[in-house]
Amino acid sequence: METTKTLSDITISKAIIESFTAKLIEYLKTDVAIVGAGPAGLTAGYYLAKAGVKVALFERKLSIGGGMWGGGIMFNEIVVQECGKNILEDFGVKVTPYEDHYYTADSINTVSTICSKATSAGLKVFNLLEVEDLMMKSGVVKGLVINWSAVSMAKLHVDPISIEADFIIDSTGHPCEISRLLEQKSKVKLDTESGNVMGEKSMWADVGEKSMHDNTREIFPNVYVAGMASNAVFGSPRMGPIFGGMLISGKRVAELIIERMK
Ligand code: 48F
Repeated sequence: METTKTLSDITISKAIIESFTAKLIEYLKTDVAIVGAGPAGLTAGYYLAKAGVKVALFERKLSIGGGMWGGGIMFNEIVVQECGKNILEDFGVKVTPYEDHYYTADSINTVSTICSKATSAGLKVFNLLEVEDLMMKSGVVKGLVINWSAVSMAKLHVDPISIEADFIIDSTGHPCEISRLLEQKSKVKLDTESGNVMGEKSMWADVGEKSMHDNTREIFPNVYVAGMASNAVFGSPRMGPIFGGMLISGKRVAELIIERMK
């Protein structure tokens, strides 16, 4: 029988504190900071990390995966079209043909595979941390302001810390929180038709999915929108439990930023 050393409770605690602190300090300055770990943010993180970009992702919740776990109405299957299928296969997710141009995938297998591939590629995920503000200097976005989600949940008055980033991705889903922060706190003009967040329109899967590619772009210098946040910012419809657009959008925003960094 293997002889085991006596475990030290204090060494276990110290190991966690030191390794997490080292990770956070390393990412106080990053090339790209992603806000929101839904399918769009995770896909963006995967393609950026795979290209060698230093990228951190901040997620308010304990779990990452956003709205993908629950499929549609808690039936844990998602639907993708051809373009989404290709990205899922790139990740190694098992995709099942349904009818012409429609495919299904188990949402648990999909989220866990994307998470695994993205973090193994080098994406650093900081969960339980929420982005409550942006770091703005003379009208230029310089990074994020983060705090533990537990602080806002408990309504505590505790000051946050800052993260410096060259590029920011708002992949916060329907509430498009980063874009709204920009509009409401900094009163800047966004690169939309109205100059503001135009607001998501009611469900129309076909138009919602098709508009997401073009809506995935820079809305203010160095700030990009991806996933449902991009349709909310540009006033396009929601699309429900079809996820191809989220994956395409995550990949596209990564490509746009990689191109900018050249
Ligand atoms: O909502 P979410 O999954 O966004 P997405 O990647 O995908 C949308 C789909 O899930 C679905 C849909 C499909 O047709 O419409 O809704 O665009 O993930 C967004 C994540 O961002 C987190 C939030 O907890 C969620 O996990 N989030 C939102 N605001 C913040 C945040 C914030 N201020 N700080 C940190 N995380």
